[in-house]
Amino acid sequence: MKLYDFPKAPNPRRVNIYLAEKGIDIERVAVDLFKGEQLSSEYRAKNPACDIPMLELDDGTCISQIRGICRYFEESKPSPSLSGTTASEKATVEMWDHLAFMNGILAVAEVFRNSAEGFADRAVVGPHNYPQLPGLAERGALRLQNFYTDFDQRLADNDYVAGNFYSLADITTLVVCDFAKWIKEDIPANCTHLQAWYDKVSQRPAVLANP
Ligand SMILES: N[C@@H](CCC(=O)N[C@@H](CS)C(=O)NCC(=O)O)C(=O)O
Repeated sequence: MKLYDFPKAPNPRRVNIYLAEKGIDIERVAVDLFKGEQLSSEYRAKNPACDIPMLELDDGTCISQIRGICRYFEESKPSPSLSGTTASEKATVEMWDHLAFMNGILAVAEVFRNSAEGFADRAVVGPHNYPQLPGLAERGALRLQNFYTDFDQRLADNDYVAGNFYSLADITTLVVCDFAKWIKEDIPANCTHLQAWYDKVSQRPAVLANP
């Protein structure tokens, strides 16, 4: 089993923190995004979505998309659980993880990929090229501010993003806050609940081991 990885990038970091939390150590294959290796014909044959991370099982099955990869590990090594234990908890983790990805990771990516010089014609992750649109960078910045206030509100009443237990939804939310530093948009001063939660979860050994 191998994980195709590029630890400097935010989405692979989600899986690296997740695996560290679960105590799973697997072989890594480096795919250098700076060199465009995710678009090579060799990698594309395994993962037509041309993104990282990707898990290759011993029988050759290739699983991309973090929710798919984490699902594999939750099923094959349920403890410690990072996806909740009851039906209600599991659904709540999926809900908040998806919200953090859509409204957080994608908001920052919208700013970054539509403004960074090296991303001309690579404004969207995947096999197809798309031009940068400056208006989307502006919109992404607005979306990120709303992400911050929405998640601050959520954490006013909950210890963790999905409730009173730590989960994959916390990992994704933490990665949003760190990814936002790439565009110099730290957690706003008035988001005190989000900041207190961030200070707590960023001290977890699995997070410190995957900066
Ligand atoms: N929806 C994907 C997101 C993966 C993703 O966006 N990965 C980025 C790195 S953070 C990537 O592969 N980028 C390739 C590129 O920029 O062409 C998942 O859940 O795994």
